[in-house]
Amino acid sequence: MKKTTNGRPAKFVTTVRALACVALLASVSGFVTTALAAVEVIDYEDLTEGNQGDPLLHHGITYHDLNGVSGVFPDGSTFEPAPGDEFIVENAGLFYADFPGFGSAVNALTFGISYVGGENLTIGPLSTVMMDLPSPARSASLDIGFYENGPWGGIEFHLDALQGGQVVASDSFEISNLGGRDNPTWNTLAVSTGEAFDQLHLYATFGADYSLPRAMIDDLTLDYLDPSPVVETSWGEVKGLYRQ
Ligand SMILES: [Ca+2]
Ligand SMILES: [Ca+2]
Repeated sequence: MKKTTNGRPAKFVTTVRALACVALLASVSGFVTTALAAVEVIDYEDLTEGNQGDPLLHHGITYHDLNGVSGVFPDGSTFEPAPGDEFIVENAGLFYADFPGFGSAVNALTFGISYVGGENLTIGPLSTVMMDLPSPARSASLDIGFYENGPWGGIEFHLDALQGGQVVASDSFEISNLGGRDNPTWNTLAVSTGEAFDQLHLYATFGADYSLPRAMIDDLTLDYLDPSPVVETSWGEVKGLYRQ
């Protein structure tokens, strides 16, 4: 089920922005180490539209192993690993205009090799991506924009939370399969556990195999167990700082 944005992202974004203001007041130049909020919403608005490479280090999270698998589409055709795919920040302004409940305008994180400059967009291919967290978390969620129906119907999106490589919580949903022409839409994936986890795995399957729908994510929300200072942040050369 889709979640409304009533109360959730706005409150947490305010918290994160308040921390950023404290950081700015604490120093006038260079880097500063900012304590993680217990809950952090990563909205990608601090990045500039464009290719971000692979891996991507952003707000302490390392996104890696993107689209490194083979698999199948619902029509039976297959795909191979795509080692050239990168993480891409996409100004998806038109998508937010059509779906105001999705994430936070104007940037989302998508995948592949291309983007469209300005408020128009392309939703890139995603089969699998790992996200290593900077410290243990107890819950996580993200909004995911994608195409449904058409050639994508029946593919399932999954979000697994892992601790020590073992899945401790998971969420999933199946893409609408009404045939006809495909259309954009969005949904939310959320995992929560009483145990800590230190890694997220976002991926797509069709039957027992990986699949390759189109996807972009926004407002990755993490509830960290430990608010110890682990995230270096700065103002100015943000893109360069966050890249590995
Ligand atoms: Ca764009
Ligand atoms: Ca955003």
